[in-house]
Amino acid sequence: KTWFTSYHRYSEIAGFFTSLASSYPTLVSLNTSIGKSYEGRDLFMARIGTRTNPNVKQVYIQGLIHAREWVAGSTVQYLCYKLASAYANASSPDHAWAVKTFNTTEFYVVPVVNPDGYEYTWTSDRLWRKNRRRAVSSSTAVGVDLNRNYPAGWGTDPNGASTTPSDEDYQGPSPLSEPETKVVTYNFLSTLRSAVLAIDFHSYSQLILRSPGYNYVVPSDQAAKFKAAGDAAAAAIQKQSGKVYTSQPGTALYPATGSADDWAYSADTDAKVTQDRQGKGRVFSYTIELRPSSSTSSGFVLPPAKIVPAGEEIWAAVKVMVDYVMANI
Ligand code: 0X9
Ligand code: ZN
Repeated sequence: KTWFTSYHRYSEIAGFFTSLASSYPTLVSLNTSIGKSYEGRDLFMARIGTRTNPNVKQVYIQGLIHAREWVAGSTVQYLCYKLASAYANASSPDHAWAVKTFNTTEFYVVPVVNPDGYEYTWTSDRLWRKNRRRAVSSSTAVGVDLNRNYPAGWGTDPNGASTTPSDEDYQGPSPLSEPETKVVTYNFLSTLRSAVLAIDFHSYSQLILRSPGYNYVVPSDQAAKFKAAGDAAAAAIQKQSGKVYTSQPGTALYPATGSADDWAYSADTDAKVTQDRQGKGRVFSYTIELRPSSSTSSGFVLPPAKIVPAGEEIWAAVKVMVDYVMANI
């Protein structure tokens, strides 16, 4: 397996998932287009599960909403590879866990939420973050921060996002103004009726951030469980690799409005797009900021030699998070 020794372009990642689905046809299926990006690239989704239990609970994972956070992409690919190979190989140390887990759980994965921005980081600007749409005609600025564009407290806190199109955290002209956020939210609502856990992968700083990530209140019993699952993930990582990830509320980093994590939690009770999930209970929802820690200089440009170590520690984290959530819903 040389795949995890380097980062890959968007089209190669799409090919990786095509191969995964053909290598593990009874477990992995690929929807090659849940919708298109602004520049016309397909957003695709892998579904990983046995389809044997009608009451299955769903885990949602996404990556590369921020273009420059390449390790978010490699880690999501690594998790999918581990889920499939652990289930298929009786000799895997994770086989028993996988068999048990797939009796009750399936995984829905959108590996590249922002393909246009991601390709731009390969061709033009390694540190590009946003999508590639020029959102307002009165400005020449390109790009909306997709993680400020969801209908979850959008525009409710001047410190939570920017209204200036050239800013890195520009929220866009309106909630879901961007094709990419429209696609992933519509996809979630139409396919993830039984979601219990959602994880959005980012880098960097080594943080397990739980909703809420802007200023609203989660009921205390639920908040305690969200914390416990995050703490368990951090402990599992430290046991696996020795790396310290800090488990904390999303607001502790800084408030961010219109983010994917809070939307998945379904905090925005008045947004039309979330209405049909009201009363279904709250999803355990996290943003995980991957390697490196904030004290190192490489930042978003994590050496490819770290792809597997990062993947391994997050595999350990995801297993305990799934276990905790399934035992506490
Ligand atoms: O600011 C973000 O979107 C995330 N950090 S990053 O450096 N990858 O850009 C953190 C989002 C945390 N979630 C909320 N505060 N809702
Ligand atoms: Zn990010």
